[in-house]
This record gives sequence, C-alpha cells and structure tokens, in this order.
Amino acid sequence: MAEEPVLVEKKQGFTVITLNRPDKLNAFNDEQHRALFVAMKEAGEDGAVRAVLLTGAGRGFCAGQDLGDRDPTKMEDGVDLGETLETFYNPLIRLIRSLQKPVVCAVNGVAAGAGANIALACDVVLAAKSARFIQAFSKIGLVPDSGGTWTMTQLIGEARSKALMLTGAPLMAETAEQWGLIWRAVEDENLMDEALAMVESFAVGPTLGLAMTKMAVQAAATNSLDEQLDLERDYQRRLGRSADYAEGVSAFLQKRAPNFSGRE
Ligand code: LHQ
Repeated sequence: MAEEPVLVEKKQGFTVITLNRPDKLNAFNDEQHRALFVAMKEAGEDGAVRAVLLTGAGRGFCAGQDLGDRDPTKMEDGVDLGETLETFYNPLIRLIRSLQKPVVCAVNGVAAGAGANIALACDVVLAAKSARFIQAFSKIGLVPDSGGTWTMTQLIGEARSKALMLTGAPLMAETAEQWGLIWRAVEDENLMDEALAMVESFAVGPTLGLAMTKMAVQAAATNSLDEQLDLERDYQRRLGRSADYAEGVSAFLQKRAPNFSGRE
C-alpha cells in the first residue's frame, strides 16, 4: 500500500498533521492537497482538538507544488494554474486563517514556493535553524501565491518582501526570526519538543479566547482603530460570559493553576 501523503496523529487535546512525501520534500500532489485539507478541516470541527501542529516528514517542510504534476509541456490542453489555486491552495489558506484554534507550524527544513507561504499562514511559526524560506516562484515565471504577497508584506514590509520574491533568494530561519517573519528559530534537535510544548499548552488553554485573539489580530490588517476597539469590546463581552473566564479569575484569586475547559 502506498504511504499516506499526510499523517494525522490525534493526541490529548491537539492534532499533529505531517506532510508525508519526503522523497519530494513534501511537494504537493493532488492527493496530498486533499488529505491536508480534510485533516485540517476535521481538526477544526472536532471540539476535542484545541490546537493543531503542522510539520513535514524527512529533511524538508514543503517544496510547494509538485512541478511534475503541473508540467505544461506534458499537458495537451495546457495548465490552468488559477484553477489549481482556486481548488487547492486558496481554500487551505482560508481554512487555516479561519480555524477557531491556534495552528502552530514546525518548519523542519526547506520551505519553498507555496510551502513557505502555507507555513507563514499559520498562527505561530517555529523553524529549525537549518531551515530556509524560499519564494521560488520567480525562478519559474510565477507570482507568489498562497497569500504570500499579502502575508509577507504584512509581516516584513514591501522592501524585504519584494527583494525576496523578485530574487528567489533563500532566507535562513534565524534571519526570518530577526525580521519578524516567524516567531522563533530553534536548534534543529529541539524543534519538535518546542513545538509540542507550545501545542500542549494551547490544548489546555481557553480555546475561545485564543480563537478570538487570533481573529482580532487578523482583523487589524483591514480595520481602523475605531473598528478594532469595537471588535475588542464585542469579543470581550462574549468572553466575559464564558466558563473559561470564570475559571481563569477563580484560579488567579485562589492562587492555583486554571483548569480551562475550552468551552464558552
Ligand atoms: C520536487 C520539488 C517540486 C517536484 C523538490 N516538485 N519535485 C501553485 C499553482 C500551481 C502550480 C505551480 O505552483 C504553485 C505554487 C508553487 O509552489 S510554485 C513553486 C514550486 N516549487 C519550487 O519551485 C521549488 C522547487 N524545488 C527546489 O527549488 C529545490 O528542490 C529546493 C530549493 C526546495 C530544495 O533543494 P535541495 O535541498 O537541493 O533538494 P533537491 O532539489 O535535490 O530536491 C530533492 C528531491 O525533491 C528531488 O528529487 P530527486 O528525485 O532528484 O531526488 C527534487 O526533484 C524533488 N523536488 N521540489 N516542487
């Protein structure tokens, strides 16, 4: 039986999703696309799952689209890459950004093309120091996709985004951290331990509060300060009535660790 293109491990309170085409540096074929989307969607819908960890098998995180599957010289009618984005990449990015729980990405090795931008769409990105981010698109005459032109510009500004995207130059994890593109670059051997510690802490966290924090930060990109103040008021009103807020305050006043249920 062929290897599963995506491995899904359900742990206590969180799911680990591993891209699993290591011989191709986990480049996406259609099966891997479908499997990743289903795994992410199920993790989003399962109330017992309170955080998600995305990573890659082998020495790479993801080399983007499997170019062998989108070779114009081998396709009689040519390729419609817009359809590929519409069918696979865009729904995935929208799903990650709208998931009502934290998505942590452990970038275990090279992240190129859409692989880099899928990582950057996650909420907290940890990367092995040996990992590099490559906006490989210019090397094959394409525009960066999977939200990269938006995400990178938000995170590191036009000057750095344009230079990285126009040249396709690799960006090492430590520089990515210094520039604010990712949360942290960690020693290779510590990557999974650190990423697991983070999702384990989210898995016992106040899930609704974390989800609303994610949504509020994301809304800031397009809201005015006035709109953002109103949004914070509305979210805080809802959270103030949640079981986790009551528990958080009780735990603080009783000088004990909170026991969050993740419920409203
Ligand atoms: C690959 C790939 C790959 C197939 C490594 N495909 N085999 C959206 C819409 C639709 C279509 C187009 O794309 C998109 C979005 C995109 O993602 S466009 C960007 C696509 N990705 C790239 O252009 C990156 C291509 N890969 C590379 O430049 C290098 O492989 C990197 C820099 C990622 C890693 O280099 P190395 O560490 O030297 O590894 P390698 O090149 O030797 O790769 C290892 C194997 O993986 C090798 O296979 P082989 O059989 O020779 O061992 C590669 O052919 C294969 N591989 N990326 N995208």
